Amino acid sequence: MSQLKIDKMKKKVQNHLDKVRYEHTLGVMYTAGALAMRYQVDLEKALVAGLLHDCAKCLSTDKKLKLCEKYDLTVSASERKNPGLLHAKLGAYIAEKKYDIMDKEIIDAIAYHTTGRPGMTLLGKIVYIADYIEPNRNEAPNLDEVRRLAFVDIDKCLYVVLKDSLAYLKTRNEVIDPMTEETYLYYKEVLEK
Ligand code: DGI
Ligand code: FE
Ligand code: FE
Repeated sequence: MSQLKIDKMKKKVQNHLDKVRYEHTLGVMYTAGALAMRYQVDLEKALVAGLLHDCAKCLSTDKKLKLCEKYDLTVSASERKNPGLLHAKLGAYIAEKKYDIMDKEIIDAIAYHTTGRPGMTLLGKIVYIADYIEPNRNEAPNLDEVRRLAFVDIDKCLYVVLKDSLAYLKTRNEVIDPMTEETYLYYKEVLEK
């Protein structure tokens, strides 16, 4: 993919996001790029996945639900209660159909960037972590340490991010998606081995 193509993609993404979300998107794109350099993952794939990860984020709840129906995407019980979660699978669908992304690993990284999943690819981990640590983020606890860890030990970093995210959701009494919980338990075990 040429620079020209990424530039065109950026313009298109920008048209579908508000200013704050677009700034976040660029932060994720370049942070994913930096992590790709560190872990020898295809740089362009990381940039594209970062750029597109939230492409469905700014659709209204109603529109998200309607598009899932139109595109035959399953809406789980937890997604029904928390339609915000749908931007991940809807984003993956839109990346494939509207941005012509053929690479399954990129599509998968977008689809699971919110909950994670057991057995994520290195690209998937990179997008998940970049989403959490990009420079515009400032709310998570221990961000300095998590940012450092991302470039030192990606599985340990992933575990800390999953643990802190889950703890945060629980304090807020949010409905925990089964995939969020499953991912946390999976990487807890990976780390303990
Ligand atoms: O789209 P972003 O805000 O950049 O980040 P994201 O895709 O990780 O979405 C973050 C939001 O998703 C945040 O408000 C927490 C929420 N979230 C993640 N996992 C779960 C969840 N919300 C609920 N209710 N349950 C989950 O399992
Ligand atoms: Fe997101
Ligand atoms: Fe995001």
